[in-house]
Amino acid sequence: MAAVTADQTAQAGADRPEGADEALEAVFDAAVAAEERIEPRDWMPDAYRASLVRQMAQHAHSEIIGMQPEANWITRAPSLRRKAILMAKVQDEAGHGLYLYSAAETLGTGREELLDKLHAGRQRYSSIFNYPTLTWADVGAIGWLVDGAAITNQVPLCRCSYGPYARAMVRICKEESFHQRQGYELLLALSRGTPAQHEMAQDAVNRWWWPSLMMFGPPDDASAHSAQSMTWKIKRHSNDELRQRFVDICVPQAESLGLTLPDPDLRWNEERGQHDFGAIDWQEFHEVLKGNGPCNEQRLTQRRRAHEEGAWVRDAAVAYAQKHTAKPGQAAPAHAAPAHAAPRATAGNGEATA
Ligand code: BYC
Repeated sequence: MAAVTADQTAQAGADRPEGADEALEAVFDAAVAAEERIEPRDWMPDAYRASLVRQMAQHAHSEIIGMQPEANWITRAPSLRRKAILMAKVQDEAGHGLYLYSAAETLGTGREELLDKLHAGRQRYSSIFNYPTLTWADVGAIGWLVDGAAITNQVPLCRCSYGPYARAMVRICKEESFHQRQGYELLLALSRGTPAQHEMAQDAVNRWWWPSLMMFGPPDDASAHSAQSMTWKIKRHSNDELRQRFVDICVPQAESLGLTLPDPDLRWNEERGQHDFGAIDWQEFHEVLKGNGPCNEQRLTQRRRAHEEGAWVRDAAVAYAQKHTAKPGQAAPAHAAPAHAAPRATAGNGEATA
C-alpha cells in the first residue's frame, strides 16, 4: 500500500500536529477505495484492527474447534481409504487455524492471548460446530454443506483489504474446495448405496441443512458489523447475499445427489432468478451463540483439555529452539513439566468425545 507506515507515524510521535490522525485516516480510506492492500506496517484505524482481530480470531477458532466433530469418526471410518482422507482433512483444518492465528499475529495479537480468550468463552467460534456427528453420513454432510458454506463465505475474503488475511484465504479456499468434493463424493456413495445408507445420508442432510444456513450469520438487518466491514472491504458481500448464493448452489447439487433439502418452502422464483426458502429459526441460532447448543460445553471442554495436554509439546518445541540458538557453553533450558493426564469422556448427546 502506498500509504503511511506505522513506523512513520511513530516517528512523528507525540509531536503530531492537530488533524494528523484525520490525514492518516484519509490516506487509509483512499487506499481501501483504490483496492490497495493494507499491510501490517501500514497505519490503520484502531477500530479496523480490532474488527479484523475479532473476525480472524473467530475464524481461526472455528477451524480448530471444527476438527472435533469429524475427528470423532476417524477411528470408525468404514475403510482405510476413507480414514486416510478424513485424517488429511482434519489435519488441513489444523493448518488453517495455524495460517489464521499467524495472520492475526501480524496485527499485534498473540496466539496465546487469542487461545486464552477462546478457552475463557470470551471469543466466538462458528455455531455450526456445536452440533453432534451422530453417523458416518455426517462426515459427508459436513464436507458438502459446511465446507460448501465456508467456501461461499470465504472466496470473497481472498479479496479482503487486509493483505495477510486475504493471502491466507487463498490457500485455505483451495483446500476447502477438496473438502467439499470429498463430502459430496461420500454422500453420493451413500445415496446410491443400500436403502439404509440412503436413509442415513438423507437424515444427515436433514440435520445439517439449517445450521449450515446459520453459518452466514444473522440477517442483514440484525448484523452489527456488516455495514462497517463492507465499507472497509473486509467483507465483500452481506450475510444474506452469501446465504442466498449458497442455497442456489446447493439445490441442483442435492438433485444430483438424489437427496432432498428439508425445506417445504424451497422453490425457484422466476422473477428474482433465485430460490425462495423457508424461515430460519433464529431463536435456535441465538441459543447456540449463548452456549446452549447440543455440544457447546463438550467442544470447549475438549479444546481446553487438548491445550493442557499439548503443553509439553509447546514446551519441548521452545526448548528445542532455545537449544539450537544457545551459544556454546551456555546451559540448555530446564526440561518441561510433564503433561497432566486427563480422563476420556463421553458426552451426553450421543456423540463420543474423540
Ligand atoms: N457462529 O455482525 P455479524 C470452516 C456472531 S470454519 C458464531 O454479522 P460479522 C471449517 C459475530 O461474530 C469456517 N457466531 O458479524 C472448519 C458477531 O458476534 P461478535 C468459519 C456468529 O463478523 C472445520 C455477531 O454474531 N468461517 O470452514 O460481520 C471443518 C453479529 O454478527 C455467527 C468464518 O469464520 C456464527 N455462524 O459476520 C469444516 C468466516 N455468525 O463478534 C469447515 C469468517 C455471526 O460481535 N467470518 N456470529 O461477538 C465471517 O465471515 C464473519 O465473521 C461472519 C459473521 C459472516 C461469520
